[in-house]
Amino acid sequence: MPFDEIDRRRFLLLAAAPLLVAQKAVAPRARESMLQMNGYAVNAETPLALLTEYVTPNELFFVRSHWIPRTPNPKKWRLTIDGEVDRSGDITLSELKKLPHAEATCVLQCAGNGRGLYSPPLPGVQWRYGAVGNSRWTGVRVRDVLEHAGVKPSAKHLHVFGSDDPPGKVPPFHRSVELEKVLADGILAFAMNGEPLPVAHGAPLRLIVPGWAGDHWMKWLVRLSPQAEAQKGFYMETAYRYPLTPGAPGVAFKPEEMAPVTELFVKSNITTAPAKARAKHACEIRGFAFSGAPDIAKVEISDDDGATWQETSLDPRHDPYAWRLWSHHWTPSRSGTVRLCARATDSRGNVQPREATWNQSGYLQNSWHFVDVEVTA
Ligand SMILES: Nc1nc2c(c(=O)[nH]1)N[C@H]1C(S)=C(S)[C@@H](COP(=O)(O)O)O[C@H]1N2
Ligand SMILES: [Mo]
Repeated sequence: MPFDEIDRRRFLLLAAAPLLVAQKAVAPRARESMLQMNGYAVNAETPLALLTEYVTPNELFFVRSHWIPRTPNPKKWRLTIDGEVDRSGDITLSELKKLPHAEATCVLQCAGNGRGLYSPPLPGVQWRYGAVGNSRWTGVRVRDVLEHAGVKPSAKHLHVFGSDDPPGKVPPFHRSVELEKVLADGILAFAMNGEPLPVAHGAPLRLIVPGWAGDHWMKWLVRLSPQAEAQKGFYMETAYRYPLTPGAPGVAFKPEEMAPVTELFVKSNITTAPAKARAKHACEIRGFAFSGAPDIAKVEISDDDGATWQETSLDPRHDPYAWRLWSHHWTPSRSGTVRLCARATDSRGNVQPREATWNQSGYLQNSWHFVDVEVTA
């Protein structure tokens, strides 16, 4: 059996487990609709047309794993805390759960979502639109856990380690996050949308970094270590960096000319539009919008390539760094192929650009999203 096939089977078993518990008739069908990107390890994006709910169901949530999860045995699992702390040691899941619970409903988007839309093309997972979702994460505050351990003032970066282990000489997915950000907003989550955190999404514990790209959201956490310096290694010094001044394709950058990818760029997608419509008859267009800023100020759509814009209605449901669903009654004024596009503006005034900035790793693609509607007279 080829290696990929073994991995795929193992994943299907793992992915099926929480579904069996939940016994939702819709769940197996939802999982079948996921668009698998490759066999090793497991990368699957959600079809855009299914991302219509405020809270993305667990079964539909995209999966991005660099390596096969080596799922910790929940009975033996411990979170080790060491580094620049007064009291290093291990904490069990039940001890952790005794701390005050914290909850955040927010967007998780892979930094590479939309990479497959860049031209010229880039190596890496060819994500289109669906490496994003909005979930309710429950756990404990990073701040509370670290206060327990007594973080020294010298600590500036939280080194985070998961239990996944790459083969051979492949570099491990070891990362660090600026301590200031995780002390302000970070959550160690053990539940997702009211269910135990699924294995594919990092059980028993993962890091939530609201507003920041998915590479910071370490899954299968086993160790936290506050340190003075950022973590070294391939996934800090080479991958997940964005050029300070993006250049033309083919231009190589030195590490100091790049900064880590952190906040998400403002972005909106159209999830629902009719393939066919009638001129002078209203139809409904829907979508979502999010940003690295805590809120979305407005979403507009255009049917004349951005010459004029119509403001959409924002759904009242909202949490900091969550997405906003939006809808609009659009009345086509003429027949023919009409190209619709959407653009979002966030609470800091950032406006989604017509063209995302091409960058060497294909991160944070946020171009206007165009959808064609055939309008008959
Ligand atoms: N331990 C570990 N954590 C990880 C990863 C990984 O490969 N290993 N992938 C990261 C990346 S790049 C993303 S986009 C998110 C994806 O989370 P999801 O699979 O729950 O959607 O997890 C992050 N956390
Ligand atoms: Mo990612």
